[in-house]
Amino acid sequence: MNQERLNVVLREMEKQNIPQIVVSDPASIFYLTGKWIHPGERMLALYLNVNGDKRLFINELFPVHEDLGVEKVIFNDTQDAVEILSRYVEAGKPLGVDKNWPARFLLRLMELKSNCKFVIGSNIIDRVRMRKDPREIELMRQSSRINDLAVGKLIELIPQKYTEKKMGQILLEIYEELGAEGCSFDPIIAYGANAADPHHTPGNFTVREGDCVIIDIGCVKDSYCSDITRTVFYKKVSDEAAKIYNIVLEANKRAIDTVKPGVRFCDIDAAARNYIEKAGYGKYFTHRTGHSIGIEVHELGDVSAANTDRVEPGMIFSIEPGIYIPGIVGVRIEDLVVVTEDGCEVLTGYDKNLTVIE
Ligand SMILES: [Mn+2]
Repeated sequence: MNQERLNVVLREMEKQNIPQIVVSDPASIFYLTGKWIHPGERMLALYLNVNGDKRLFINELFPVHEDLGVEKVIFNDTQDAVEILSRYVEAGKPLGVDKNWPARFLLRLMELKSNCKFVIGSNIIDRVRMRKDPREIELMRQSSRINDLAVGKLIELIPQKYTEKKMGQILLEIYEELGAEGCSFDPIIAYGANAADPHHTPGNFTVREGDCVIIDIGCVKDSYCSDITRTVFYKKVSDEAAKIYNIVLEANKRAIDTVKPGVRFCDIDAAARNYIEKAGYGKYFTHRTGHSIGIEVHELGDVSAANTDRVEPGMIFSIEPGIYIPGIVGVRIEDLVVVTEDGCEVLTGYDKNLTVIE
């Protein structure tokens, strides 16, 4: 167990008056133990109590041989895993459970521990995970560095006129060569009008003269995720598309300039959104400005109008405004930033000036 992180989690549990939690998210278990366990549909749970009690419940099919600094309770497929877990849960006390814990486990535990008050417990660890420590920040830098190289290689390949789908497949090889573990999400490669769909699935489309090309990709390196979006144009760019590009670019820069400790997430969103609205494209900026990122590509902490939380040093999130004109063009420019003591450091290094590929 990472004692430092565990202590912060236990303090946060006391602060939120949740004396015991069942952690089931493999990413949070990795965060605390340093070990990835992917149990599929089997139960995996790390029980934590502010009184110091802690146990890892794990199916014997996923043996952990090393000492993780936490007592293991092993069960097999013929046993009632939730019943075993329930024996260790303190009766009559609030119990926090993960936001994604399957109902088949949760409902059974609620039945067995009907005198416990069940609450969402994952906010505790998710909040702690928002503030990255120096080691994590360095891993995020490395992941972004690889991603910068990868996006550059893909942009160089645009004149080869591969389909969007093929570009996604080539990206996997690029990541492999660069030493990444894989993609942090399904890559988005979109040509022309396809780029107007922010979550376009790459298909059998090829690039045509005058198309915008959105490349939104991320890798996982040493368990930390990167995420970048660049939009370039093939052969030529219309005046309208160039205008839209520069509006998005300015919105991206204005949002980044806003980032410093104490500023609210919604203020960062507003910096980008107000600029795009004033330019007359407000209704075409259809999504939040960004999301937190770390061990998972989307973590707690939206950069959105609805999030009034204040940013703190160590937090890492994306700034990715976009303008999408259905049937015509889409532009999105995404960087990752880490909040520093007096501003932010941009983790993404790839050039973002208007580029026309020959
Ligand atoms: Mn993103």
